[in-house]
Amino acid sequence: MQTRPPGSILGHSVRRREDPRLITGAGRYVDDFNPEGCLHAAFVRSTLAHGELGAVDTSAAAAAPGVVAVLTGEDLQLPGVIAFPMVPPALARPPLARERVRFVGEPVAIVIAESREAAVDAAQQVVVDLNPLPALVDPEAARQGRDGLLFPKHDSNIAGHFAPSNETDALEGAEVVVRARFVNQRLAPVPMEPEAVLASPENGRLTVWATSQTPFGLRAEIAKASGLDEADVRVVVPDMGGGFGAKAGARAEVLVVAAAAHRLGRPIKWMETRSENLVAMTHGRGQVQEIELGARRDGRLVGLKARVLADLGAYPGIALVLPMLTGQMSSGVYEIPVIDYEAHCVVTSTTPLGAYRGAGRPEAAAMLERAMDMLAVELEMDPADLRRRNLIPPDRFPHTTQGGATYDSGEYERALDRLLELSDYSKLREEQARRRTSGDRKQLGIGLSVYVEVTAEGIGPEWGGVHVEPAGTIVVRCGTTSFGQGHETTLAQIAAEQLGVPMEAVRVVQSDTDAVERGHGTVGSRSMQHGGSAVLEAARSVRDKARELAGHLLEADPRDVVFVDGSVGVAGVPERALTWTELAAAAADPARLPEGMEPGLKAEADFAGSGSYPFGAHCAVAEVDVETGDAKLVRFFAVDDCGRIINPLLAEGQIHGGIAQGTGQALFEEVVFDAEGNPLTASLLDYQIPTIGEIPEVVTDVTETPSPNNPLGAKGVGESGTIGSTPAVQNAVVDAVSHMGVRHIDMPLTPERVWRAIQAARS
Ligand code: MCN
Repeated sequence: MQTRPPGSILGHSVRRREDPRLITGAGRYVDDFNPEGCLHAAFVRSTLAHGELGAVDTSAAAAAPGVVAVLTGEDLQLPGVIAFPMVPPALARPPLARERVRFVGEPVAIVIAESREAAVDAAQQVVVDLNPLPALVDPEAARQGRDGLLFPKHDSNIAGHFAPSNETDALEGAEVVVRARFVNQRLAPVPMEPEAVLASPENGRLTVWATSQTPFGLRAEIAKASGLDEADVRVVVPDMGGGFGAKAGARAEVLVVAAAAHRLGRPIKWMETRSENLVAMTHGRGQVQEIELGARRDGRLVGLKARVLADLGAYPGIALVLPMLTGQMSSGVYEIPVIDYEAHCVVTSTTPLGAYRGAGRPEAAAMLERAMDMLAVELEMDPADLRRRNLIPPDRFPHTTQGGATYDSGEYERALDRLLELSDYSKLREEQARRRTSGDRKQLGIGLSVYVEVTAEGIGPEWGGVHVEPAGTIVVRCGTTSFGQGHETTLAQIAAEQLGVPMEAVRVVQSDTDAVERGHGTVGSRSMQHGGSAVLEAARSVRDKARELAGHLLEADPRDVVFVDGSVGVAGVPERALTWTELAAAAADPARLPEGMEPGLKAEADFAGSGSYPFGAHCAVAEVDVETGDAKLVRFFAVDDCGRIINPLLAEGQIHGGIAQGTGQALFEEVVFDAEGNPLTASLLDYQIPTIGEIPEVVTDVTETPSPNNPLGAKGVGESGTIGSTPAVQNAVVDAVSHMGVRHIDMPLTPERVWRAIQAARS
């Protein structure tokens, strides 16, 4: 791994400070908070995908033992939620269903009782009168409006349309064109900790412990739903078991629990079950992609035409704009002279879709990288050579693509070269040829993907503050929220490096709207670039002030002041130094300050640099049993570039997790509904996520191409592994059987699908 020069703690593999707490069971999650007199909630949910909602009879449930209240949408009258600014108002979501239900699992009523068991039992006794309407499950049928409208006040099921971006014929001059239809299947995020909330009213204020990636955004929604001022709502996110994008924004159930607690004046807790989580937390991906990729015989790309149909599920939110990101990133790492991209976003009577690790970018990478492999087969070229021929060269940055993205920096060929070396690519190809010649039952497949993605773009500024408290403790505050990424460690590293103190001297405060000024939260792999840069700038200001003050106190020129080993002193005169505690005490005493200096050692910053474009090259090696169709991932190699790395250990951890998740999409995972819109994957017996048994050794390396868009030079890494790995694994499995005539197999590449593809090719 490339790191910074010795002397800087940045670029060093510091172990996560949060781990001792988490692995010894000392972490505190929402369910660990139990205020006195806490009530428990359970939801009554729609059993129909689409229907008119008639009377909801709550009388039996209300009379059940231990029940305190049963509330429906009519009782609570919460305002409809527009989960993303571009969502047409007619498609707003009532947090509890009103008039219609639009997916199986949609909450219809909340039962609040003295115990969780009592609430769950009583929920069974609520009688919901539903008049069935045709289910809208297939996005294409929904687009055509064949089965009617999901929202009668919106004149079609199309909630968004990104019109063709180019009038030029994208395929003009192409000597070879590959055409394909890819299904980028719907996935469930499956965070280890499902949704959890505890809302507790006290002295006119509401404190909400939640599992949220965006506490400030959640606070705003809770305030709106509960009719409170934002200042009267406090959101605290304690330790949190993952989110993967689906815990950004506000879940309907969370708003209902908060509003109910405010109304009843008592604390209420709701812990989601795994099955509820699988049907009611937003899903991700869900695109059908029709693609045409044209090239000349020598492999030079001439154009890409893509038509995307995106399933938004029942209530559109951020999923409405993700296909736009897919379009922006459809150029990938290549120079493609013409891109003609169009997307339709439709509502269906299924679980709503939202952000899921990568959110819009994995769909682009999967589309393009699969098509590149198909083109390589068509041209009888090695997929690595075809890719290399089309890579954007390093001297073209910043580079604006036909998709409309402006890439900050990149060295794609370096990453590809390193990958081929790391994986011993030519040896792998030799082994593949050997197995093909011998007709081995287990054929080897080698799948490449060279990807680029976008992080931190268009999300707004992030806040960071650094305070040297009078006792000398250095407190870092940041508006981002860690839920597995290790910000307690990395943000501390950034401040420690600026102030020349050991990490132990720094305490990180996050995820509490009372303790932090403001924040946009942790989404789009932005925390290091935006949050980290805000902390860096605040720390620099504190350092500048400390330098002035120390110069004054030590009667030295501030330019001679140095920050070493936790003290602030004069260069070359070790005995003339102050501890941070001494400096903080002096800073608090107006009599000891130089003229005009404000008391205190404290600074804050809002950082809002443009986004950055991490990239990398992945190689998956798969073995496919051609008799059974069973595909196994046997090796994985990844070279990733997230600009300047703050902590290689943590960045690598993010890549590992991402690769496991990307492999899950390629091989195992798919959310399935039947024709009536009933979820068929409502438990982890039916929805398969990979375990450690399915993930082989992952060999990683990095390149470091700094981003010019933030002072850390950092790009995001939280989603990259997911983006690069899915097409690599899919390509590997198809590659294993391509010599048998198999051209493409949609994900997930289950044994049955692979077996059927082999049979179809054989016949
Ligand atoms: N890092 C680094 N150097 C960089 C960039 C990042 O060392 N140049 C390291 C840092 O240690 C940082 C971590 O990587 O703590 C992630 O930083 P960053 O890429 O800025 O991403 P965020 O912290 O904003 O995390 C968000 C991202 C997203 S969007 C999803 S979804 C996601 C993910 O992170 N979900 C996760 N990683 C996850 N990891 C866990 N364990 N659980 C989830 O739900």
